Amino acid sequence: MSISFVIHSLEIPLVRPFRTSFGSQSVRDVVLVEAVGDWGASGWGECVTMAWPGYSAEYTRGAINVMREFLIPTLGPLIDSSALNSTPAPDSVRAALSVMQGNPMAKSAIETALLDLWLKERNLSLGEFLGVVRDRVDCGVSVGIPNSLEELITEVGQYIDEGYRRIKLKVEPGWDLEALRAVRNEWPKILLQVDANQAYRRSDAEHLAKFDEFNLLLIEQPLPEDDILGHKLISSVVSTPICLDESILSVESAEGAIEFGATTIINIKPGRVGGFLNARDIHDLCVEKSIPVWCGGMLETGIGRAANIALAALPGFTLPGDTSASSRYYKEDVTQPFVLDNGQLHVPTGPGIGVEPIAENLAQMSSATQQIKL
Ligand code: SMG
Ligand code: MG
Repeated sequence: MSISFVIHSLEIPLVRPFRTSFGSQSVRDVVLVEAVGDWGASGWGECVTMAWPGYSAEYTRGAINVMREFLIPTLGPLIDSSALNSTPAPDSVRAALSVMQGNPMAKSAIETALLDLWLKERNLSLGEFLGVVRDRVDCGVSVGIPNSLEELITEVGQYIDEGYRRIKLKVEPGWDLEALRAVRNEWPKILLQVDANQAYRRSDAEHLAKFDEFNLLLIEQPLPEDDILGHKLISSVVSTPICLDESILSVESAEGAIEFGATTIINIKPGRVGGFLNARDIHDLCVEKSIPVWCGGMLETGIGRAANIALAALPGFTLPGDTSASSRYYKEDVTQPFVLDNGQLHVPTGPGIGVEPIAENLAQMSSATQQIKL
């Protein structure tokens, strides 16, 4: 048998610019990986890199390069040795990719495309495979850094009216206490949290302690990714729970951060941890350690979103995720849009990730397509 891969590069305008402590974007450059089986079916995965290495070291052009030159070729022997009309098992794909270091977002996209194909062969949904315990998930929304407090209040008000169950404000030095005060004055009771994307330093501990008066669910990734000790120090000064995002790259790093006392809540993103198998393993660890988790987002199209929603329906995902409706990001999605239903999204039930790109939208959004034959 053979499987070939197609890397689709897309450009989709965002409904509004999204600014974080590490930069701003108004167009999402999306990479979709398609695994094409020679029996006609395709599996899909989304590579969640940004165009530049601001969120993490990975970035889109580098991810495409590593997929083409190393990750896809390294799967050749595994795919060749698979039985006729059969996609290699998810565990064997993870093991084969693990001989290469780093690049979790690129690995996740390839692993998910093959997982989607493997599940379709078995007529199983990703949700069934992962072991979901609910058919819809609570949704939050991540609010970028706007130009003014007025804009902030308008945007948050719109999301609350749409039914989002939790608001997350992006913060950075110079855009934090005032923004929090403005939102809390307007909505004293909403579930509210912040995300700094590594913008503070250990010396900001006393400043971060001032966030405590706003009754936040959590402070996400205040310090640099590798500053595990710093996060522990901060949590001895700040009462609001510290939640790690960028620092958690594997089951081992999650266990280390939990045991060390650097985090009491974890944001799980399949792309950041190298795929859905690792994401599920981190979830299982956190359930065992009584650490609440929630599903992060990377401005995914419907392809990545569908799979994230299945993950978010596992039992340990007890906090609303950054799993927003398609309309939060895009006027038009590459799949059928995900629509908020009373602050929730429905877990897809079809085979595999449960969604496919709409051919017309894919063609219209596509900026480049690369075929990779093994
Ligand atoms: O998908 O709704 C989304 C974005 C959520 O804030 C979000 N993601 O650090 O959690 C995070 C950021 C990373 C992407 S920012 C461009
Ligand atoms: Mg984050």
